[in-house]
Amino acid sequence: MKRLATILFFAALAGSVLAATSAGGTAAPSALRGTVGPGFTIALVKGSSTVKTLRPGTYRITVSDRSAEHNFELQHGSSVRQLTSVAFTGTKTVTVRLTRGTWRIFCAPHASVMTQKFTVGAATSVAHDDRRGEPEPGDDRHGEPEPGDDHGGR
Ligand SMILES: [Cu+2]
Repeated sequence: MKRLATILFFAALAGSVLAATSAGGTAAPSALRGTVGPGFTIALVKGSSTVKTLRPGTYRITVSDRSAEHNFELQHGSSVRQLTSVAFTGTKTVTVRLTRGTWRIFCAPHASVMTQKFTVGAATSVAHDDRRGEPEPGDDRHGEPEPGDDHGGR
């Protein structure tokens, strides 16, 4: 029976290696949700709260574009990435890498009213970095969601 025990031992070992490998490989990016339209509104949310600060990293943004008059773009400094076009309606998922700094999402034809800024990393604020995506401890004064925070739609 010694041989069987040896086989079992190696089988168990192989199993644990496989488990470790798959666990390491499935670190899924955090999910964010973007919406634009049908009115003059654009938003980037995480769970149920408007995104204001994020940790640097890879995120999967699912954009619901509900209007053929608006689009959804992501900007960091001078680099702009269009996630949905003006004509497009429907849902699209993109993976993005967010690095430290100030970012914004906006609708290109109506950028002055349809925009939302957020900060990745500590940046300039005295902030409590949000550790695991919990609601920010010191960021939000009253903890209420702020639907009309930015210069809202007309
Ligand atoms: Cu628009």
